[in-house]
Amino acid sequence: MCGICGCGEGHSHSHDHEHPHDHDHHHEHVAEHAHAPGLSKFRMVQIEQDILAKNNRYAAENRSYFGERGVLALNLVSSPGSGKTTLLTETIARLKDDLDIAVIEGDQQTARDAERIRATGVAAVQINTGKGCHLDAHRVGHAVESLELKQHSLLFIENVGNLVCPSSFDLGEAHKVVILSVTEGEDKPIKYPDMFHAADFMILNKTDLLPYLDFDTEQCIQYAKQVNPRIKILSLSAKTGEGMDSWLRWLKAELDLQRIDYA
Ligand SMILES: Nc1nc2c(ncn2[C@@H]2O[C@H](COP(=O)(O)OP(=O)(O)O)[C@@H](O)[C@H]2O)c(=O)[nH]1
Ligand SMILES: [Mg+2]
Repeated sequence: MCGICGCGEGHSHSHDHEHPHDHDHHHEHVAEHAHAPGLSKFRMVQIEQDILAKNNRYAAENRSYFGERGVLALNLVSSPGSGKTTLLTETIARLKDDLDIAVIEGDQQTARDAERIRATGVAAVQINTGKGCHLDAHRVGHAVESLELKQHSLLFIENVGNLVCPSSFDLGEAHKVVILSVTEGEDKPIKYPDMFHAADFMILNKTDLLPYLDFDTEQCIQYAKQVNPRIKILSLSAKTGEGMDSWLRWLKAELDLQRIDYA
């Protein structure tokens, strides 16, 4: 987790989207010290807990904002290149006439993915994390402010490509959706169990490539369920569209659940 690896906290973010809230950059301070020689293990654990507790407070704010508006927020996590943006552009093309959709894009650098999303006609905000390898709830909260989400809309948050750190950071989403492509090998769920444990849903993408690979789909599913028995798994090809219908049905069903007003 990031208090240990120093993967994001304390490095300069490129603030393409400066926000008005007070941001005390406490995490920058602690991460700097996380690398100090002789820092006790106890202190390191404390630093981790501080970072996550602070993130969780922002995540709770985001969650209640989404809840008040009946917004379904999904946090898409995966390694780089699994097909997150392709899945999003293909999903948007199929749903944008029926639903209000917005996207937050997380990458270390460039606005390429946000541009790919905007080309579909849907609003997108790019967050560049600089050296950081995950989105955090605070920055997502500010991106959300600028999106002016519609009531009962769908918000996709494409996280930075990384199967490790984003698993620890709640962004206020309803679900983490992990995307694994068949070119990555069937053992990723047991190699990166935190991510597959944190996700409620797994998309096995690029199934069009299966004829050319030794990928063992059954084994992959077994590994994912071993790590997380509750995980729901769908296989699809964002490229050919095979399997996309089930994904679209799941999205619509989840969005309907957001419309229920509990007493
Ligand atoms: N064959 C195949 N390629 C895909 C599929 N989905 C995405 N790709 C390709 O995988 C590469 C990475 O996709 P991208 O959407 O940028 O992945 P991201 O980094 O997770 O957002 C691109 O060259 C895509 O065209 C798929 O279902 N099948
Ligand atoms: Mg992408």
